[in-house]
Order: sequence, then C-alpha cells, then structure tokens
Amino acid sequence: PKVLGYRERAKLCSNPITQRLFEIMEKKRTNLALSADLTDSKQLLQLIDKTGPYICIVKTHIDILEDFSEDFIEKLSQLASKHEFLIFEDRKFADIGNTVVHQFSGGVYHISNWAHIINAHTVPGAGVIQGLKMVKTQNGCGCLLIAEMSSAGNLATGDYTQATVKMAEENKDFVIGFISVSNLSPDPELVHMTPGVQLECGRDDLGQQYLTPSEVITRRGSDVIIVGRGIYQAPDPAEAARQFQVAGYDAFVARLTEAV
Ligand code: UP6
Repeated sequence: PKVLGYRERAKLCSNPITQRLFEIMEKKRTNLALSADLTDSKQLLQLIDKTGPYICIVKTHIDILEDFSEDFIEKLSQLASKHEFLIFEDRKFADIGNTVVHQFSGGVYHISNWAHIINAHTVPGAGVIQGLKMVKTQNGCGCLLIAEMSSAGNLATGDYTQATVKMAEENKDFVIGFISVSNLSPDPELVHMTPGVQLECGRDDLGQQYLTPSEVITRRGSDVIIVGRGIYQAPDPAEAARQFQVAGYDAFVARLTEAV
C-alpha cells in the first residue's frame, strides 16, 4: 500500500485533531511524542519547554503529579501554543460509560477542559467510547483505543486487538486511532502511536519492552513514537529529544522511500 506524507494525511483527515497533528508533524518534521512522566510540576514544565521544539505531542499522566494545580494546566497549555504540540492525557479510561463520563470531565483534573487526545481500554465494550464521546470538551478531543500494549505478557492480542480495530472503525467521529505496536488499519484517518521506544532494544525490570524508532516506524508502520525515560533520564534531555526526532523522522522517510 502507498505510504502517504504527513501533509497528504492531514488533508484526508476529517477530524480536526488528527488534521492538526499531521500539520504539526509536517511543519516540525517530527513524529516524536514526549512521555512526560515526571512527578514535580516545575521540573516537568522545564522538561517540556526544553524538548518542545522536537516533539508533536506531550503525553501526560496527570495523576502522578505530586503538586497538581490549575496553574500547571495553564502553563502546559501556554507551552503547547508556544511550541505547537498537542496534549495527550494517558488516562487509559477502562470503566462503564457512566463512570468514565465523570472521570473525563470531573474530579480534580477536569481532563476534558485541556486534553486534545485521550485514550481508552476496550475491555468494557463500546460503552466506554459512548460515555467519553458524550462529554463536552474545550478543545475538541480525540480518543485512541489501546489495541496492543508494549509490556510483556499483556492480553491485548489476537481477537481482542481485532475487535478493538473494529470499534475504532465504527466510531471515527471520536476515535482517532490506536495505541499499538504495529500497523492495524490502512485507514489514513486512523493514527498509530507506539510506546516502548528507546534507541536500543531492551526491557526494564517491570515488563516494559523497548523497540527502536526504525523498527516501529519503518518496519512495523506505526506513525508516532512515544518516548519517556529515553528522554527524561538522559544526561541532556533536549539533545536526546533531538536524537529521537531525527531517528523517528529518518525512519519515516525510509518507509516512504521503501514503499515507492
Ligand atoms: N505506555 C506503555 N506501554 C503501553 C501503554 N502505555 O509504556 O502499552 C506508557 C507508559 C509510560 C510510557 O504509561 O507513560 O508509555 C512509556 O514510558 P518509557 O518510555 O519511560 O518506558
């Protein structure tokens, strides 16, 4: 199948979030999402400001912050405008529709007020999507379905993965793609984002498994690499982010050229 450039992809996307994402990827020449998993808001904002030029997305786990405040969201949103990236809250919603409505819109974090992208497990069935979709959002928000995971022994495989792909295709007004470790749908409107990426293959002590940018983007046909510790634990996070940007983008160019 023909591999499309980011600009062509943007034009084919009817969802404003994916359209914007591919425009940013084209303009900044990056398919790198920073997994911003620090627990101190000041350090987190500094990390995001330093790595901002190299990334298309900041992925947060807002509930690991030790000092959450409205001010943090304000500053994060300012950085998103300054550097042009989207904010992806990796909440992994996984409950019945009625419960996820409250988890998405309410509580302490009011995720629907600031996130451009959220994600959900499909284990509850389509109700989780129906619930999330009902919530009125500030930015318009797109949802990724977790079709596969990066961790060893995970159960998101086979029929579960295939059923998840079907749920995405049936809910394209709200679902914008997948968390996955491979390409699961040729539909240009559905974006694939892959966590578990480092410059070398390997694993951590708790089941995380790492693939390289070229394995993920060139060979497996994913669209976005999600990198956490590979960047924020590096001696120079900005330089590490730049390296992942180049590796990820080169891997995409290689896929474009190989496909010709
Ligand atoms: N993440 C995975 N694997 C999945 C889904 N999500 O690692 O299947 C998330 C983790 C973490 C990030 O919650 O925020 O991606 C990976 O971080 P790392 O690069 O430091 O391993």
